[in-house]
Amino acid sequence: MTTTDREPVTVLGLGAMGSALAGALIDTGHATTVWNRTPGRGADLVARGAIEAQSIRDAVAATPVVVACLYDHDSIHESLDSVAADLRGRTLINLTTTTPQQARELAQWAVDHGADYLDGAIMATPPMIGSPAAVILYSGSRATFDRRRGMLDIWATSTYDGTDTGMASLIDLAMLSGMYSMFAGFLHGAAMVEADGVSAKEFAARAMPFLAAMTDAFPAIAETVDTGVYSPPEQSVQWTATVLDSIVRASSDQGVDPRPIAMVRELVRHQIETGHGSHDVYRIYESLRTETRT
Ligand code: FVH
Repeated sequence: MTTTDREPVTVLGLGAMGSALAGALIDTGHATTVWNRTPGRGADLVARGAIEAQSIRDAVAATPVVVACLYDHDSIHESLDSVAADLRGRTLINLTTTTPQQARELAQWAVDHGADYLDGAIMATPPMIGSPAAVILYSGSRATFDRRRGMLDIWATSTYDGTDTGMASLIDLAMLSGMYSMFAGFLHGAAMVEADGVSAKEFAARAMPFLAAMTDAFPAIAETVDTGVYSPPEQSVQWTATVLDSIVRASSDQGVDPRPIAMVRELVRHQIETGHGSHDVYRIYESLRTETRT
């Protein structure tokens, strides 16, 4: 593809991420139209060559491909509902974070209005956009993914997770669940040591290699939960409960709120209460995987 045959694209939403996406399109020669609910946020992009649409209707009408990178699911409908009919014959690529069900709802809504729809989940920060270290997960129409692949690869390494439109979002939110739990655990640990004068910076330097090494255990843990074989245990529920009791007590001794680790202890205690104390601690997965706890 040469610079001149690159497809014109509209980007809706000029927050940190929408601006990065639009900037990458401009840099690679796409005629780029931008729109933002609050006018004026596109000034830098206009200086780089973008066209700022004066209305959402003009923005949608401007190009065959419309990329939404807005705040949330509601903001997509708030922006596009009034111009839904104008989406007919166009491709809507949604990179706004939504739940899987919301992504499926949007796909149906777009198709009902005659548009192709592809859902995406960005696993990157704005400065990473345009580098292969950024990853964007896509799901939904395979034909749309294949057809727009050249453009998608400008932003990031693109992966396709199947025709279920909700899948990209599901994987995204599942990974973010792990990330936020880890961040809360890190901050809890930082607060514990800070009470005795260790800075968060010093703690980070100690915690980083340890926590990174711990991720090496993921495949073995995954094997345990995939097979559902929790005995003999590598680390038993009972043994882990003792460690967790110590962490919770030490946290309180430091005057630090123990809630992040107390939540884990609660999951482990439930295993003891239901007769699984001698099983592998990863059996907490069985409680997590259904809302009716086992
Ligand atoms: N930034 C990041 O690191 C993450 C990486 C992973 C994926 N996310 C998701 O990307 C979506 C946009 O994120 P963002 O960083 O660009 O977000 P903001 O800088 O807060 O900009 C939000 C834009 O949304 C517009 N907006 C908000 N509410 C509405 C509405 N009701 N109707 C129309 N537009 C709306 C807002 O416009 P304005 O406030 O300037 O008028 C911004 O353009 C997001 O889903 C992340 O989860 C980014």
